[in-house]
Amino acid sequence: MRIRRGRKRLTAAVAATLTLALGLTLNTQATAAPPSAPSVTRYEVTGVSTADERTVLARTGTAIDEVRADSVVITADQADARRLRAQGYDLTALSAPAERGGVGAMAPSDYHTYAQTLSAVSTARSQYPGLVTSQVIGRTYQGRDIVAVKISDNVTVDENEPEVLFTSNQHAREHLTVEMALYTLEELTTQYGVDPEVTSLVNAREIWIIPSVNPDGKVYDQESGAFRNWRKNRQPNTGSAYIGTDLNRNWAYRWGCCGGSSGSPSSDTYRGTAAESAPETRVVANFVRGRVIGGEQQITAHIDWHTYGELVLWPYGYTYADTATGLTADDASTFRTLGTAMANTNGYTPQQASDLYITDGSIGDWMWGSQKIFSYTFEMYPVSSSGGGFYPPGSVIDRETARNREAVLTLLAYADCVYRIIGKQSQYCA
Ligand code: 0X9
Ligand code: CA
Ligand code: CA
Ligand code: ZN
Repeated sequence: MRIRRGRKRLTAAVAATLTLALGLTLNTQATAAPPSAPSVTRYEVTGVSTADERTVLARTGTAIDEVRADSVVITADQADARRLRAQGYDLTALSAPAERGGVGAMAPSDYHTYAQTLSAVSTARSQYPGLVTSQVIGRTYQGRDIVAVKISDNVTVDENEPEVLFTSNQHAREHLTVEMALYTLEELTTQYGVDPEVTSLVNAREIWIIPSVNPDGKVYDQESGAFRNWRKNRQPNTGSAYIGTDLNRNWAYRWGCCGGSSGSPSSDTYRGTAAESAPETRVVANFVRGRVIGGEQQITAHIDWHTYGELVLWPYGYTYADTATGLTADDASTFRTLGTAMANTNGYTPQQASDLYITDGSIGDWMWGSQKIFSYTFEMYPVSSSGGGFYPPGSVIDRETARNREAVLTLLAYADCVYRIIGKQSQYCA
């Protein structure tokens, strides 16, 4: 039996009932439409061409969905749009967002629900007990399990092998990233003993996959019957009617330092009340800190999957500088060389994260700045909103996950000594 392609195409109502029947959703509000949900529109903002101009726009608390040559695409409610226009921005509404029924749009049932994601993990465990295990590493704000899957030979033993981490779905609406996690799980198991490259990498590495860092957000976005364009987690904010923290602005390295996040709970890039104030960020950070054994971080390399834009990004995101505290010229050159090598396999654009716009408190800066893990952020398909934005049709899943096969294997291959990609293994990994 396949792990992934057996997914059921359920109606949202049936999916919600199934979720309830499985006892995984304790909060019925998670599946009820909020009475006060503001309706959002996708806008093109013209005259925004440089990283600096994008950072200035992002600093207003707007999440930038897409970067074009001389403009960006954002999603905003009426109040945001009014505010931005008052500040002099030129907004043009874009027609028929895919998530509201545009031709070829994703249906909520095209993608694994969170319950189906956990089922796929269970299936893999029972089919490949020697290769796959999983553990609950903590719980979300609403009490859902955050699960880490481990893949290796002798999987129940903590061997002395370089460890590699893949995280998905920090942002609720980026459902394709959960499919990427399940694709990786399927490929590394079904091809073990079949494909020699997969076999030797599974033997020589310990691979961790967290298929959803933000299950509450995923359920909220997917399981009401229509997509909600939700980005953040579902944690309430004291003194505000607005819900949620942007998990990718909540990490504990230079948190809130540099105008790359918002202090306002209404913003889509709200950074939270403190670093790791979101339970989901804290759970994943604690898991990663737990991989320090004998004073040595076992995880050497990491990909955090996002959509969309077809980009391979590396630290730092908080500064435009190529080198900075804790990031030497050799580190920067290693990041760039491996990032470019991976981008050559999938056709994405490789660049330093801040080339897009400044962020602070993002996962990659923490993974490198605090843990010295070579951390990449991949923005998956599509390259632009015409491919469906955050909600591409389910028919692209197989192609767009398999597209990253070689990039994943390349990261795994270099995880024993990432500096090897610039020929400096004797200096750094002796
Ligand atoms: O803004 C983000 O968190 C990521 N993009 S997304 O559209 N998936 O939300 C990109 C983060 C990369 N880091 C920087 N641009 N500094
Ligand atoms: Ca092993
Ligand atoms: Ca180990
Ligand atoms: Zn994202």
